Amino acid sequence: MKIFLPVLISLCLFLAGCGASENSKNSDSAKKPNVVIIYVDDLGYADVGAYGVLGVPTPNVDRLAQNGIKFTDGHCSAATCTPSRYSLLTGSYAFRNKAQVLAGNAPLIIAEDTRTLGNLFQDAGYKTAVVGKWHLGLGDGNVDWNGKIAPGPLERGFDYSFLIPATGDRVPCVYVENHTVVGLDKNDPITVSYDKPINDEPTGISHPEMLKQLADEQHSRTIVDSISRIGYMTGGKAALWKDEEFPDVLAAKAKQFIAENKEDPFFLFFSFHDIHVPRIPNKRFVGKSTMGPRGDAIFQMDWVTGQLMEALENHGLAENTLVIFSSDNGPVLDDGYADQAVELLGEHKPAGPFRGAKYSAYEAGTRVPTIAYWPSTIKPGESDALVSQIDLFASLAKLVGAELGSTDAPDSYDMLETWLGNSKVGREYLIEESITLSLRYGDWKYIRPASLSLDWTAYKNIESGISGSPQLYDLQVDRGEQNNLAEEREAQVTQMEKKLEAMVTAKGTRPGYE
Ligand code: NG6
Ligand code: CA
Repeated sequence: MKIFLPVLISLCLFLAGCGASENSKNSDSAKKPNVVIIYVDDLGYADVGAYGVLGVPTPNVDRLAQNGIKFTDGHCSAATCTPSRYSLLTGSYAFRNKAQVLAGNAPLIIAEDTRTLGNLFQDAGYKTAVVGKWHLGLGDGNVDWNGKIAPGPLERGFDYSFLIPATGDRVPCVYVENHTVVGLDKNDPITVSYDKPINDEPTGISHPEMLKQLADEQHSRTIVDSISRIGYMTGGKAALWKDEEFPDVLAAKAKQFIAENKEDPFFLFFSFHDIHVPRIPNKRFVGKSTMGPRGDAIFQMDWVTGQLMEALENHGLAENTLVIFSSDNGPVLDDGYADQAVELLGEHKPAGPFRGAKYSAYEAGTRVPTIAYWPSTIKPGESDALVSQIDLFASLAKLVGAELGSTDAPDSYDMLETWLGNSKVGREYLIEESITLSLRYGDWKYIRPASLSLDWTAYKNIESGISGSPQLYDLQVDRGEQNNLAEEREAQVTQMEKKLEAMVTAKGTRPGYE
């Protein structure tokens, strides 16, 4: 007995241990919340009702804001799409990867050894999907639209993808599902070029009479669905998308993913085309706003948001799903198409009280509607904490109990308690990326001087915030960035420039990052 007792005890402990780990695994996975990121394109700070929009109802988004946390100082990481998306998915400032707005045939810019939000969730036992706009590149530099399109989301942590490959205004105008173009007729192969016309097919310049909306020179290349685009493409006629169908096609794919994974924890990155140009809302939504296509696109976006929420509710998943609603950059009115966004704006101010727009170094470039909604866990409220999408990586890692590797998410802070509304503590420092870099330090905002020759936004009627001299604003008393204090607070300018430079040259800024 003396000999057997230790063996018996060990055996008991072993069996008990097995049982415990089995049980905790089951109960953990039963409790794991789903996570849905609803990412709108070019939605300005005040472009939804909860943040002040005029001229269009947005009841579905407002419901999220009223029953969740509405952030008033929430940021995407950059004033354009590709860099913001890069940061959202990798927890890294995009300047570390020189990420810029990409052409439609650009290679994937997320390196193979970079861990993405998709990887993070997969490792935590989630099913993962991205539905909608991608704009992070596909392939390795010579993408074959007629064959296997890889690497892409499936090679970077997503189990399923259904994509608008770049933007609505760029070729190729086809959906890519997992590795292939949807509905492609192999006898009508796709060719894409960003340098020169492929043949003499009509363009917006040669055949303006074919267009539903006139466009600027840049957007006047190949015509697809009576809209001229950036870039040239031929072939793939059977696969070409119809802009008006985006809301239904994308909502259906997202709903299908939710339905198929209702038993498992899942992560869905739902990435809108709305309200980017070309704004061609479905006929059902035309005239739903007083602001023409841009306002109607907001209405359409709100409707799709409602569809996603309804799907979660119908499957009994809404209570245990964390929904983050936000945008990839600030608002723009005229972004290349004559859709009367300027003429029909009325009294609405897309950026609310903030200065600037999409592309701008001023606050409106990156300060966007930001809502966290999770009925079982988040108490409704408002938070003025400085938060950034760049922190979702480390914060969601915390949520699902995942460890960050030493080279993961170099700039992402665990701010979960703030995102859930349990804390009002925001970031101390945050870099805002645009043509230049800005640094937030609490309510202070420093904009680094840049060469004026870089400022290509003037013709868009946008205040870029670009200046050859430093700018310093105190947002606490001057949220509209009107009163530049740089000259009278020289020492502070020097200090903030030094801090910014240190953050830029560091490999990462996350506490503990190596
Ligand atoms: C710009 C396009 C603009 C838009 C933007 C990307 C021109 C003149 N303008 O280059 O229309 O497509 O890229 O927008 O070509 S974003 O939201 O994806 O960053
Ligand atoms: Ca955008």
